[in-house]
Amino acid sequence: LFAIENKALFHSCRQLNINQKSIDTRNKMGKYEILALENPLLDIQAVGDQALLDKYGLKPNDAILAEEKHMGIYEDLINRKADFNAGGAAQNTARGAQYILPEDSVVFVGCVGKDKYADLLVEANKKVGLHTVYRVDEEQPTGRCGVVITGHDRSMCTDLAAANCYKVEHLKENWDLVKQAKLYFVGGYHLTVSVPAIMALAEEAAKENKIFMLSLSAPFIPQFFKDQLDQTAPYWDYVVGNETEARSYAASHDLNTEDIPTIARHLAQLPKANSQRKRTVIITQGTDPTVVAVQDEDKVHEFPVHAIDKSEIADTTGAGDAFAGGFVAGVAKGESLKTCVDMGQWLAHLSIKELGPAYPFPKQTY
Ligand code: 26A
Repeated sequence: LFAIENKALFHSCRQLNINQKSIDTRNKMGKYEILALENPLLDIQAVGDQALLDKYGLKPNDAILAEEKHMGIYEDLINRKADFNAGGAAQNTARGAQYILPEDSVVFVGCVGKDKYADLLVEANKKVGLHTVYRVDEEQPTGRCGVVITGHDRSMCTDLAAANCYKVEHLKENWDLVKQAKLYFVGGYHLTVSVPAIMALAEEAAKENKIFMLSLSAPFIPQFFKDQLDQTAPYWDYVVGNETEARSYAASHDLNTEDIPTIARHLAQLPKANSQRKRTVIITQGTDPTVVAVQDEDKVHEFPVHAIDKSEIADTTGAGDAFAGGFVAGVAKGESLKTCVDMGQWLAHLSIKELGPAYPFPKQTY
């Protein structure tokens, strides 16, 4: 009898593995108000030096897509005693929003490989209660982001691998999630992967008067993915970025200005698909004030950042993602603009005290 049972077990496990096209950690009773989409990545982060940057032709402060010539960097970072952290900008944001919100509020979708790295991401998400609905690619490994720290700078080099295999069909397979959510958060980095998936969410938001929020992610997005970004612009209810991303947008769109309030106001006034919601543009500037422009409002708001003692700063990787996480949580709770910005700054502050894009435990409450 044992032998038969074992054999049956063996076959069912094997079956499971063969059919494991997705990982779904959802609690069936959950409400999942927020759906976030982007690239699930494992961050391989270590302190580097100019020689390492030069070896791969990297700028000290940047985010790029890895080419063939960059592939050795992950090994080099591991040899420098790298930390392995759950990353992926919007996944960091989703973890941040879930950190603040009640259980089962946020679900994150993207594509990973069938490997230990994927397990590590699922675990990091579980720790804050973020649920994961991953597509599992059969061939590609989970994506990696090499993070080279030199002083206050960080250079990020991403090999998307499985993350690049996410398709609109995968989103359609989970359309129940889309229907259930009231707010969609899309990382702009995903514009390099699946514009159709992003557009499906954008159009659904406009049709159902739900909230569509996009991050600008990195200067290379407005620069090299300008058309893709512009396609999503009419759907932005909220768009969030930092000063360098905003200036990159201004340059690629010939705005002839580097002034952040002017750029923010320009973005707020771009044509909009859903006229039932005014667009809000949020531009962070490190320790300088956060700039917010609202469609049809003359006044551009500036919210000073609470001072952070230098001794409290452990690692700023993911600070912007954390800001977006706190902000999104505020929007989901229906808080005022001022409170949403404050929640963003609060969460960014907490994340800066941690190594990698992580949040402190025991959980702090806003
Ligand atoms: C497509 N690219 C380049 C990327 C990324 C990315 N997340 C998604 N797609 N490049 C860097 N990151 C993430 O940014 C975080 C810091 O803001 C890193 O994984 C890191 O956790």
